[in-house]
Amino acid sequence: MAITFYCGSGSPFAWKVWLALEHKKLAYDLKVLSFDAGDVKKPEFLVINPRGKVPALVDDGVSLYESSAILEYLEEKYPEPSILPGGAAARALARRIAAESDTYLVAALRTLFVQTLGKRNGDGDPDAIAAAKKLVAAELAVFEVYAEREFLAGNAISVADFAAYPQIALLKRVAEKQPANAAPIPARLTAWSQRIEALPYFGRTVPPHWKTA
Ligand SMILES: N[C@@H](CCC(=O)N[C@@H](CS)C(=O)NCC(=O)O)C(=O)O
Repeated sequence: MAITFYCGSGSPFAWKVWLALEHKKLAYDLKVLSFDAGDVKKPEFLVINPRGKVPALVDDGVSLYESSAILEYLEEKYPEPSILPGGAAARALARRIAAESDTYLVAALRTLFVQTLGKRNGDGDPDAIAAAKKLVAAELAVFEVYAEREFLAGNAISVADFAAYPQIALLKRVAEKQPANAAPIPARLTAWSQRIEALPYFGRTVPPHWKTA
């Protein structure tokens, strides 16, 4: 039975799962839920994720949510091609960087995204944006060290890249939509993001509404 994958356009956590599904060449039925229409809070979706958030995934009658748990499930059930390196230490490194992305990178970016992408008229609070840019710069400096490697956790793509890339892509979107409010992305992270964007399946995972607006 095919996998049903529930995402929301522009959700970085959903994008993380989407990249993993594509990397593993899995067949899936894509359901793009609308945040504006309240799809994630509708009773039929709350049966799948009572928290009313994407991503969620149903595979063979198994309902899952929380992006990191979904990636672990996919890796266990469909091990090849892998999204974790071999060996305990290397696997821990990949999981650690993914967790750092989900916690520290996400937290550092939150205010900047709310004040920019969250303000469709570009009327974010300049002081909040200036403070947010400092937080972002400090966190990006940490990830810039990881980007010395070809991929964040080594020479193969992993959960670390799938977790961090959508966050950096949203930051690139700030630069595109509101250049004056963007936090600069350091050189190695920029080059790493371009390696992700060069993946053969990357285009299929780009948030649908980004293709038109
Ligand atoms: N920890 C969750 C975060 C999921 C999450 O925050 N999803 C957001 C979109 S990025 C969502 O669905 N928000 C809708 C809402 O809260 O109403 C994960 O990793 O899957």
